[in-house]
Amino acid sequence: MDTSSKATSDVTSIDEGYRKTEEKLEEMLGTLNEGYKWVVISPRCFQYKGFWLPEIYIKGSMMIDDHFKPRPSDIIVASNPKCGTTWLKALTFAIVNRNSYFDFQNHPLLTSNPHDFVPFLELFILQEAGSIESLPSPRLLSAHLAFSSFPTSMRCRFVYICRDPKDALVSMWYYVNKLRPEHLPPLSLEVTFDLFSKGLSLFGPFWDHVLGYWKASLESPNKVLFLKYEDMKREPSVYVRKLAEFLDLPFSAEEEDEGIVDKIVKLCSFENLSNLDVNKNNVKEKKRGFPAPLRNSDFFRKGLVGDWFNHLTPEMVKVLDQITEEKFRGTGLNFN
Ligand code: PAP
Repeated sequence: MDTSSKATSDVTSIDEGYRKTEEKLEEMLGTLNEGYKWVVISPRCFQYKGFWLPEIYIKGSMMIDDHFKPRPSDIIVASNPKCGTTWLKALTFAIVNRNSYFDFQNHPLLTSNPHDFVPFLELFILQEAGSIESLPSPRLLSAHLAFSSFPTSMRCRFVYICRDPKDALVSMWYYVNKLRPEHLPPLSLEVTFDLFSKGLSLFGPFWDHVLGYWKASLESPNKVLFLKYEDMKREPSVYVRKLAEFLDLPFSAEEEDEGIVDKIVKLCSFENLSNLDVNKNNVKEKKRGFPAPLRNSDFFRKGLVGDWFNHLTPEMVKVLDQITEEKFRGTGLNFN
């Protein structure tokens, strides 16, 4: 058989499959609860499989269900938004590719944003039929989708990062306001807090998202690695080693002697990445499939633990801590 006609027919059948999924989406959207105006990031937000998703991510999630062929070697960097995704993408990329990019003076992370190397699966799958299939293994992908949103047959590894919801909320508030169209007034912290605490956040309820990955990490520790932003800030090298071990790529004695762990920690640190020209880029671009135009600088703000203290009222803190207490009670998880 002529291989070019086989390739064309493969793409045609993928396109056909994608069209069917799109038709299904159109039918289904009318049946879902439409959500609040976080949505300035994305015109419409719906509750899908228990979580609030911009329409484009629902489409991505359905495409994953219908068309994604997971490989056991796939690595998925997963998170609630604003919990350290950019950082974990950088660390994972640096660890996995350390044999190809061992020159830390000329590392690709010095000239590109970490999101360029670890695309969001939900968005990437929408871009070009078949392009995910052509990626070499191990594929480094990412997701904001909840663990339960993935097909149960999904055989791959997840590295999940979570963060104190109070810091995630403050970070999200700044981020949403950066992305808000100019004709709209800024979104107040009060409204953002109110929605967030009711579970109406992007990919929220925040706590259910965290618990889904937490429970999965307890049930399948070889499949899901659960990390906390706060722990990683405190002892980054400990968690870089943990991450490498989880990925079956532990550091050799020789690498330890060469100080590779510290080099990776330094390369991916907030101080280093946020001060690079590429990440100070202030040009708003619609790229990587993101629903709104973004600047690389939008992914970096303060990179601190506990900045909530400078923003939230004692009442807000009480409400959020109480929800966390109640939701996490008996699970072994906390942010103390
Ligand atoms: P995303 O979900 O849109 O990808 P994500 O990277 O998860 O965003 O979160 C951004 C937060 O991580 C920001 O936190 P802040 O608003 O409290 O400052 C950002 O500053 C922080 N961040 C980005 N890169 C790093 C890094 N290398 N180390 C630590 N924190 C980082």
